[in-house]
Amino acid sequence: MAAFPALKNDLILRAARGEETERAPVWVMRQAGRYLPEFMALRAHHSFFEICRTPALAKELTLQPIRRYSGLIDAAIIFSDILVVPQALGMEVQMNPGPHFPDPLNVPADVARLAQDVDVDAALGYVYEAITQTRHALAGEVPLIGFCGAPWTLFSYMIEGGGTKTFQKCKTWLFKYPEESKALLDRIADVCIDFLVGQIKAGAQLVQVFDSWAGELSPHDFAEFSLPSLKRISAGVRAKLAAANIPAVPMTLFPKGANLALASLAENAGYDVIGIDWCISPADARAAVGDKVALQGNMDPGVLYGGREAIEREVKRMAEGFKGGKGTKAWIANLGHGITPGVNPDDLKWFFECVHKYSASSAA
Ligand code: 1CP
Repeated sequence: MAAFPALKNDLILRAARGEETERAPVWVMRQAGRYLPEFMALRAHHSFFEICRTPALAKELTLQPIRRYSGLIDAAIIFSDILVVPQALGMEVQMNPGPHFPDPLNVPADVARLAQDVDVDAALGYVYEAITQTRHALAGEVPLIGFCGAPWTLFSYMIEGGGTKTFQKCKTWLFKYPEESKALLDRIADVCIDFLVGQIKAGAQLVQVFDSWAGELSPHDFAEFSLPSLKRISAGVRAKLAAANIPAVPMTLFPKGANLALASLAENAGYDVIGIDWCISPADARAAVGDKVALQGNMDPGVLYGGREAIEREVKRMAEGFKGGKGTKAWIANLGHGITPGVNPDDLKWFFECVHKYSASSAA
């Protein structure tokens, strides 16, 4: 592996390992995004997937929030999308403006259209190259996060053909073709395993699995359909890294909306960090997971529309909830989902400043 510049800020890696930190590390999901004028300026000249496939452009977008919030932000996340995995499986994905698959998987027989024996490293090598370039450009300022989508979330896009409110087509699969559904979920998981291992080899220092639609499943169906593929990924990544003599990196799972599953996820899903949304209080989440995992989250992104007073009040409440009277331990501050367009970038800066203030070990 290439030698990278020495890391100057390892706060998020220490918190992810469950350690107590002098303050909570902080970053936000979708931090390189449409709320930033510098993102819109670059995006005006390039299509979304052109940026993903051009390492120099993906690097530039990854660095934008790091430059703007230098000294306040504790991690970068590589600019890419969860839908590059369906592309690697041979599916066409357009972004206009949301994701659109012209030929979704309508029935199990359509799985035959997917690429056989995907060479993930060849198909997604451009992401690895972006990661390696970004690691060098970061010059050790903060760690770099790699990611992929969870099989259930990717399955839903591949079958629905885009975003959905009803989940009609993918639920038809789950309940009419459960065995075929599980086989497809496993197949997606196997691509995710190689993809995460490749990102780690290329320089990712922590990886996150986004199960954005986990909360669309009942607790029973989450355990039946999503959890096995999430475990397959954590176990598969760890085994492949060990076999290649590559040190493990912390793994985060963001099972949005699956708050009823927190205790069992902490117990045996195989992740170091669990990301939570804002529909559970920090205290209840900590009670559910005990000290088995670090927690990441969880302010409602909508609070960022409420102005400085609201942001300060809610960060203080969040920090107190995660601290539970003790020091800041095993907590990575974040929003409970991605930052939304229309947020004033200065208000996000204030969010970071408030996290620094209220999560410090010395904070009252
Ligand atoms: O026009 C544009 O520029 C498109 C906006 C955009 C951006 C900035 C999309 C389309 N994807 C991204 C980048 C992206 N997507 C990142 C980059 C790193 C970061 O800064 O965080 C990441 C981590 C993602 C992950 C992603 N893509 C998720 C999981 C996280 C989440 O928010 O739930 C999902 C569900 C997607 C699908 C997707 N891609 C883009 C959009 C608009 C969507 C969601 C559409 C929908 O509602 O179904």
